[in-house]
Amino acid sequence: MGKKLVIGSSGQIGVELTEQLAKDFGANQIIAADIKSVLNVKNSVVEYVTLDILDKEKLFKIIKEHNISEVYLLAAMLSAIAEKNIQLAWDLNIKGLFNILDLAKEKHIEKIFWPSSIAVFGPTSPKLNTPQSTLLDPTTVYGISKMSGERWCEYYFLKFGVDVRSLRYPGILSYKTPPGGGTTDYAIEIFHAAINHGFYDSFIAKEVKLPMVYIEDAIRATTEIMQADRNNLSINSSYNLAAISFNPEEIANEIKLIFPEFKISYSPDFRNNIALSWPSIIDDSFARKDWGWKHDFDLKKIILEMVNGIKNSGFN
Ligand code: AKB
Repeated sequence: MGKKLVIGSSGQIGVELTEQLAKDFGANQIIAADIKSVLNVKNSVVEYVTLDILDKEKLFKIIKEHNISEVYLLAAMLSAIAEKNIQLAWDLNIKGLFNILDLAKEKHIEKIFWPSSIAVFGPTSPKLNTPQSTLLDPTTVYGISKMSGERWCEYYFLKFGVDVRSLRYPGILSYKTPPGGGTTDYAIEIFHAAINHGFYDSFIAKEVKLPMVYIEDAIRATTEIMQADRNNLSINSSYNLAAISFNPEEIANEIKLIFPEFKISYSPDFRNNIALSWPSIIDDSFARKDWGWKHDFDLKKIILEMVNGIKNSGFN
């Protein structure tokens, strides 16, 4: 068994996944890679390397030099920012995936984690209890890249036996890193705004409900699916993953219970149209049945974690 490589280790999932893997397997078993300068991760407990996922040669070198057997490919451009960088988003999200899938096909890597998203769904996918298998008609560059990526993951598994595992993450709430250009970012920004300004102007309309998960649950889901017995996995593309769903008005009302003076206004922009094309509540029964997924954090618990986290240690 070789080491684990986390690509995109300075991002929202990467920072906390790297920490968790270091705890679970030992810091010397984890290599963290990101395109960002090493200065951004000067407190990293694990060895850090600079890597552009599109640089196939350097990627291969790192995998060989560090004896990597497992890759977590988290480098991606999220939904909102991808709309402004169409070609780069496609290249990063898809060519980056191919670089890793091909190394696994050539037996240089044994196992891959690659995140998909609720963005694979589109306006005609069912909005409520969105099934695992249903019509996918994503309308964003990000969603199109994730839908295609899922198809390629399954293809590489069926044709070449590549062990690639994937989750369709909902919006992830966390406080250790700044939001990274997604549509669900409003649900993070609102906490910083409530704590620092007592006011938030939401770019998502008040009634638009989206599926969300707390980072600790999302990380646990990731490590659990990677540890699961492959024979129990009936989905070879990407698993629906759900925890809770809420809209801006509902989360604002919960925040008001802690900060009674908090005020919210609504100025929906292009991100609201993206949110409107996504499901409100998704059905993740395959994940629950196949590998025992169970979320722990409900909305009240998430709110306490976010508020305390931002006040005590998070960025402001
Ligand atoms: C985004 O909003 O783009 C992401 C996602 C749901 O994949 N958080």
